[in-house]
Amino acid sequence: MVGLLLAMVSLGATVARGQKPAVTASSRPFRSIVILEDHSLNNEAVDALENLGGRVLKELPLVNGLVVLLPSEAAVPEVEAVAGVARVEPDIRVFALHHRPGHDGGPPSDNGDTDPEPEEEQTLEWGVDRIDAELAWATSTGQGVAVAVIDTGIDKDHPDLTDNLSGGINFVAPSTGPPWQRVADPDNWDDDNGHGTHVAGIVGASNNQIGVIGTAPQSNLWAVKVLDKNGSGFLSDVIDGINWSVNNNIAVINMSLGTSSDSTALNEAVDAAYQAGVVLVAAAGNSGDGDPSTNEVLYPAKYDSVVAVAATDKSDGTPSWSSEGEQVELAAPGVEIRSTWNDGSYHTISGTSMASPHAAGTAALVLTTLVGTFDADADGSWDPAEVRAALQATAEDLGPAGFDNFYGHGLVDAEQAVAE
Ligand SMILES: [Ca+2]
Ligand SMILES: [Ca+2]
Ligand SMILES: [Ca+2]
Ligand SMILES: [Ca+2]
Repeated sequence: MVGLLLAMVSLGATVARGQKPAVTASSRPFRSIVILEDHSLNNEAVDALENLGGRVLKELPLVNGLVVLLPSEAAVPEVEAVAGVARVEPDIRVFALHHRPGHDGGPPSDNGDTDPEPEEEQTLEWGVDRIDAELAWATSTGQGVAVAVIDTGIDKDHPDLTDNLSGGINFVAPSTGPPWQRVADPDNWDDDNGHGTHVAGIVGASNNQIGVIGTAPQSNLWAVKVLDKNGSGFLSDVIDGINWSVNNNIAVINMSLGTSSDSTALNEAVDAAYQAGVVLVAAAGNSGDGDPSTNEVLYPAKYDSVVAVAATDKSDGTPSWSSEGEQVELAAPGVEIRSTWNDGSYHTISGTSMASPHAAGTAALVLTTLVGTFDADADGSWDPAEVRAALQATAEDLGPAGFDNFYGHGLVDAEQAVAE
């Protein structure tokens, strides 16, 4: 008690002496996305940004933008007045969307909810079974379809993933040193969280003798690391991951991540990828309140060019935390899903994060039936709208008859989708 009192007195004395000026929101460095008007990088605009104290951290060619560290948020109006600058938005954080009771909408605080489960004989998990992926495999296993898991990375040496793991890229910069000197090591895409490895296993764990089987067990998995070890990342890194996917012949993007903040830059990035022929699938969010009249669908799932996926449980119900809204396009298993983890083991976790890869894996199954044999030269000569239409038309209607804000068009049906 005496110690606490002394600590309080000494803290008060420090403040009174004014040795630590109060840090306010407006005096903190402000990480921004600056969208330029021209399609070529404008040197005069860059000079003007630097004259205002801004530091250009990197370019975002997909949205004709720059990531700029401004001295403070108060500089935004001046930056917006620079010739050649179209607009400025904050480079916000986005989060992995596995469900943790009491933590929805905020940054994750741990790396997993359950103890590692020992490896055992291979099992067909309830989610993959419920969407009848195993009945689609006679027609399609997603062979050769490139699926980008834009997430926390993928465990580089997980025995249930190595057969299908094609490679990866990292966009997460180190967390120490001056921000303008932090450069991401592109090869550092190993998963330091677990979430991305779990998602990857739902898409494409191997059909072998061990562990689990993914929805598309011969798809090619690409680890696009944009979220850090806490499951949090910059919006600009997500945009970079989408850009990389477009440039590397990725057919399907899974984003089990989101934010409640609308971002024009993110909207433009997903639209550009969709125009380039990529099927984009994302978690609807874990912010549901059970009321279909209020909308909690997160971004990027909420954008028109992205398939928003809600979660279902073993009884075909939607958990109360699964976000509802008119943008929910499909539902897929997302409660108590067992999949691969980044320590080589298996974990059982929940979230729309787990629903999205069931749908993304099914999109990969449909793509092999649409396009035929996939090889490294597959160039996006299919229409992603066709894949979406097939998934919607074959979904199993649940809940209120027809389209509804809980299940969208219904539960993904892989068997019917590949037959379509
Ligand atoms: Ca089944
Ligand atoms: Ca397996
Ligand atoms: Ca609601
Ligand atoms: Ca329905």
